[in-house]
Amino acid sequence: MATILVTGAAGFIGSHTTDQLLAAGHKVVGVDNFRTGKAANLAEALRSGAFQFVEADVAAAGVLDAVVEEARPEAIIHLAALVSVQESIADPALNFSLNVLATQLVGEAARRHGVKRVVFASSAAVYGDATTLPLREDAEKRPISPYGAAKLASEALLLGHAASYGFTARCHRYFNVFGPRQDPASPYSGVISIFDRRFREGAAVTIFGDGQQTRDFISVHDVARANVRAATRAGLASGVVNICTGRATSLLDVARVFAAHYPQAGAPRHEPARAGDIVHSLGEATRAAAEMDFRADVPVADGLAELIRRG
Ligand code: UD2
Repeated sequence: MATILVTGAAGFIGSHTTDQLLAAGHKVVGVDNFRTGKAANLAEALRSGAFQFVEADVAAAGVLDAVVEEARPEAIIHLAALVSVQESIADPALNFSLNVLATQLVGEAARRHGVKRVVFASSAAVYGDATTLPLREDAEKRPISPYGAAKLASEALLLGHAASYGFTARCHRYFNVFGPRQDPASPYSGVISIFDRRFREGAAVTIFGDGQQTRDFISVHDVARANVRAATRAGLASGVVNICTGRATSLLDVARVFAAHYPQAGAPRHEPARAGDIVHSLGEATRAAAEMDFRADVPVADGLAELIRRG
């Protein structure tokens, strides 16, 4: 069993990844500064003797190096980030610090302390407004936000470090991740977390546009499983890979599933499409299957049912 360092461990994807690592018998050192992560997400992990938590900012000088020197992890799963595209547009300097500089520090710490593998939270946002679907990893990258640009720059940094210093870098381009613990607080949060909260409150949801827009929604349980696999499997080569389902689901379909369970909620209100919104997004899932034998296996309907059941 290995020791794995998870940055952003108190976040949505980080906490699920931590839980799965612990369930598989690994030791986990989790780092988070609770900027957007929540202590409550770690409730399960903190009951495990194999979990150690460090409250710290991974973008601050010296932090990562000290944590990695002490923990000597076999792998780092780097999920700490500024997660909001909107916030990256409002504060590009903070985006640079959290989404580029911190990645550089991860690469340096991996180099200095002999870490074997680094798994990085990249995003479908690197593709920007590329329109040929499904999106393959070799599609043209045209980021349209500081966030997408930072994720693309971080991929390049890690791949360059990995090739130079002999570790493996796995860059996971997540598509639209959903599931328990996703924060619905901002209007720019993932749409499923917003719908979940609104329906639960018996309130009407807002659909921007006609609702025919589609996304490749992937359950956080599948995403965490991909992270665990990439961090613990020997023999993977460095590279980028889509973490997606390869299936498109429309917003109307998502709203219909919720509406069937919450008949008391008002009918969805329609508002004009958001500026800059893309209509369709869909990933090509075959590389993850070929390289790491990973296939998403939670159907969207099951993932929505899990949210609804939670009560
Ligand atoms: C954005 C981000 C992505 C990630 C994701 C959150 C970009 C390029 N990408 O993608 O990186 O952060 O959000 O999972 O910005 N919608 C409604 N009603 C609502 C909320 C959303 O109709 O109350 C629509 C929204 O206009 C869009 C679709 O739902 O057409 C999906 O929205 P989203 O914000 O969940 O995800 P997305 O793909 O725009």
